[in-house]
Amino acid sequence: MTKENSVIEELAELKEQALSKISDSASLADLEEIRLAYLGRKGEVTSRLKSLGKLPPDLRPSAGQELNRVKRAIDEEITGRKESLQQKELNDRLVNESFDISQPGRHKSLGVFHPVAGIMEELIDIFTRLGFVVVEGPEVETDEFNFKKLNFPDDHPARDMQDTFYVKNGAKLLRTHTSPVQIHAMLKRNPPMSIIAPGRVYRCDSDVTHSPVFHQIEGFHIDKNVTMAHLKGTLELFVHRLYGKNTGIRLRPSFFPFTEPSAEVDISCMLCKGKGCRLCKGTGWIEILGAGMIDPNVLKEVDIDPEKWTGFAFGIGIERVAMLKYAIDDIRLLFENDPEFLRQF
Ligand code: FA5
Repeated sequence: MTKENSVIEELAELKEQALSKISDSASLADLEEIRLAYLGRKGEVTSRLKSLGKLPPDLRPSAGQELNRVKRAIDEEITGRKESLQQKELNDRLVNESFDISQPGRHKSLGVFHPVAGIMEELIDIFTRLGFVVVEGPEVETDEFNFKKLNFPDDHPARDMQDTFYVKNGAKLLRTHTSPVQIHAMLKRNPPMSIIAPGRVYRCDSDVTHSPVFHQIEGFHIDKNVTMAHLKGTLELFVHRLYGKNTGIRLRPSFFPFTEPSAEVDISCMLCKGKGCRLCKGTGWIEILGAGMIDPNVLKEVDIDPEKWTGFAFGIGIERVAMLKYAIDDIRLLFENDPEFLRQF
């Protein structure tokens, strides 16, 4: 046998061996191993191609051509086998995978607004539609803004340690109501103005309708010739929008140092439909807000001429509004944040 024939024969054997391994390969991983063993950088065919130069010059052309043919044949065989192994793996997966179309879908549970946040949003929406602008103020206040500029006398009981949380050795306090935002806003703006100020307030107070931390929305409107009738109309409108047109509303004469005249506003208890229950303490009514005409002394404090401008103001207790809307008879439920309770809203 000539040297040439023996090289060709050796290559033919190499090819046969490779093709049989390829057709016996059972997985894509096996196939890749075979590819590397023959065609990889250090594979059999690649090494032979690299060492062609070591053959006698007269053998090189025919051995080179044959090696390239072998390389192509192995490559084509691998491509074909790869396709059939891929198809096989896909078929196996489909056979083993089962899919029950009658199973209910997996759904993500959506979060809900806390009832207090929900009511707050609803009230902000009602008042901004009426032209009120939202303003915020600090929760840590001074006696000056929380009381003095609101016309509280020095000996007013609300300044008492029992009602007010003081901080920094009494130099500051946690605001007991949102009314100080009236002062901040009036100092920054000129009338006419219509403002609402939602926020958290703090008092030493705790029972089924009183919480030490609760929320209010302050609202006030200053313009020429504003009267109590504007106040009543605005409050009626908000109560009817929130609770429906048939909701009873009653204004009781009251006292606040910063309004004159003043009123407390009750609405008919929705839990007992006015019959009397734990929530309304047997009266059939529940107080949701304080209101009145802004006292001229307050306007003078902020350099607004009370001869020229008048205004009304109100402060709504958000938790009370939520309790009525959702018939909740204990304010503490709103702060315990039990997920079972909150999921109902
Ligand atoms: C005030 O806080 C006045 N600043 C409201 C006001 C503003 C009057 C503007 C006039 C003009 P009062 O203390 O009544 O008022 O509180 C207002 C509302 O907050 C009450 O009607 C009630 O709904 C709610 N509220 C009061 N104390 C608590 C408490 N401890 N827990 C939950 N809600 C409360």
